[in-house]
Amino acid sequence: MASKTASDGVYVSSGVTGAAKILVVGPMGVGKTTLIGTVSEIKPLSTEAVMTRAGALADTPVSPGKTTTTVALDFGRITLDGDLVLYLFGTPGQQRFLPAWRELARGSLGALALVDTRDLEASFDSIGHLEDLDMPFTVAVNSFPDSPDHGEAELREALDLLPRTPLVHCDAREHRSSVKALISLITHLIDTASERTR
Ligand SMILES: Nc1nc2c(ncn2[C@@H]2O[C@H](COP(=O)(O)OP(=O)(O)OP(=O)(O)O)[C@@H](O)[C@H]2O)c(=O)[nH]1
Ligand SMILES: [Mg+2]
Repeated sequence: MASKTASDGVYVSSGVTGAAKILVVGPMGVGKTTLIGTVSEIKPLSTEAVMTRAGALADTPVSPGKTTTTVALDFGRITLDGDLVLYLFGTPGQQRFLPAWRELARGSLGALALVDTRDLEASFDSIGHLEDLDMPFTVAVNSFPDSPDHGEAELREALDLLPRTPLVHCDAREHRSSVKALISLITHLIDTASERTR
């Protein structure tokens, strides 16, 4: 019987030589669950719950079409280049769950920080927490139809990014674009690791 491969979507491929835990962070409704669902080669684990009126009192308002929110975590897996497996952990976006994602951050090598340019301020907390944890990250701007078009310099200034922090654009609903954002992060992690060992 043929053995299962990563593309079968169940087992990690036998060619895999490395693994990394990666966080996907960002404010409510920015597209974290969507991105993990788009790229995952296994059926993603998601913990969606219907948003309630009680929650709406505490949480940042999001688009009226959004009816559910992540209440614990998202989990997915993707193998890059046949030899590096990424375990993706999506954090809940609500402000009140920020302490919980500090726990999820344990053992993570880096993070993809999703940003919605319609509300840049909403990303300050998650980016600030990554900086506090000294965790390398790539910023991925997830574009929505009514997103304002800011230039890169303007975005970097607004988000107060270090020059070495990569800034990419993605559409969390598209596989190719989301994988490109993850590859940018991995390249950054390799660069950061080699700088730190120098
Ligand atoms: N237009 C557009 N819509 C998107 C994109 N990414 C996500 N969406 C939609 O935006 C909504 C919110 O996406 P989610 O993936 O649930 O967002 P989240 O960051 O997981 O939200 P929380 O779990 O509540 O923090 C969904 O209805 C998606 O279909 C995108 O790149 N473009
Ligand atoms: Mg979610």
